[in-house]
Amino acid sequence: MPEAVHVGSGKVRELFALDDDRLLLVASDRISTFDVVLPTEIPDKGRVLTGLSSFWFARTRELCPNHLLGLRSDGRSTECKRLEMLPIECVARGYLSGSGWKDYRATGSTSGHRLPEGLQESDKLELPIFTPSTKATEGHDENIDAAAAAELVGDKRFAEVEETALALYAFASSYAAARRIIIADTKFEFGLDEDGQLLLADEAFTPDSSRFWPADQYKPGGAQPSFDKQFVRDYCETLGWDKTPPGPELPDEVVEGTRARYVEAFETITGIEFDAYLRDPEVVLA
Ligand code: Q0T
Repeated sequence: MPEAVHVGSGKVRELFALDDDRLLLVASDRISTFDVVLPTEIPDKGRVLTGLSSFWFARTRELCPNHLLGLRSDGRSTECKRLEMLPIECVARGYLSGSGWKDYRATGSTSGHRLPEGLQESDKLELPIFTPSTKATEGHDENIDAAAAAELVGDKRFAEVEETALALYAFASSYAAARRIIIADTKFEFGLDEDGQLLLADEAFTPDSSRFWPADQYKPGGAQPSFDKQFVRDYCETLGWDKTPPGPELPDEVVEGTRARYVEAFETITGIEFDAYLRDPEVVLA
């Protein structure tokens, strides 16, 4: 019997079944920009994201239990509890960016939250909001209001995921703010265990599931530089690439600069040297 059977792929991660109860989630070094996976990898990106996610899982257990069972010695693979996933993406936003900003500009609302008039792109919201979306099998997730989300998961479960997502965001955004990183928004996926308990699954507070902005450069009124991907975006913008596949290869200096930004995000947030993580990934669980 093979150790693991491939059961799913994301843009940059692979999912394998270990047995009936456990999955193996493997983060590659692939990077996407403008929704296109590039042909060039960023060395150790998958380890940085796995380490960050595991760090947050270990520190948010009391707010919400999660699917993490163990971290493998390669630093990019985690064993996870197999869950029944909820059919919505759970997004918490403290700032007006991305699809939230697009919705607001078009309608004055996002996911049914009526927002004050006159907000600018990247403005901080008075209070963080929960903006669920559909899980699109292709193309973009579509933001839905509370009633539509409750239709998919039930009223009681909706109230629980909203409260939990906002509590997780409040914890992590305040932690990151103390380290001069703004977590503008973040996407969660939740699932249910065999007892119907809500668990946090997928990845938690990584740069791929969240917008990380350097606080010292924060300037509302336009898009903010991305903590991790800005070199890649800037380079792509110099090419006149139309942002449809295939994406461009990245030159060595863009790869190196981007790797350094991922490692910096890891070290700034965790307070742990990335080399220590490479020697023993479990340092992030302490
Ligand atoms: C999942 C059961 O496809 C996905 O990721 C690509 C690598 C998203 N996804 C997650 C699951 C999980 C998790 N995480 C879990 N703990 N149990 N399913 C399925 N798809």
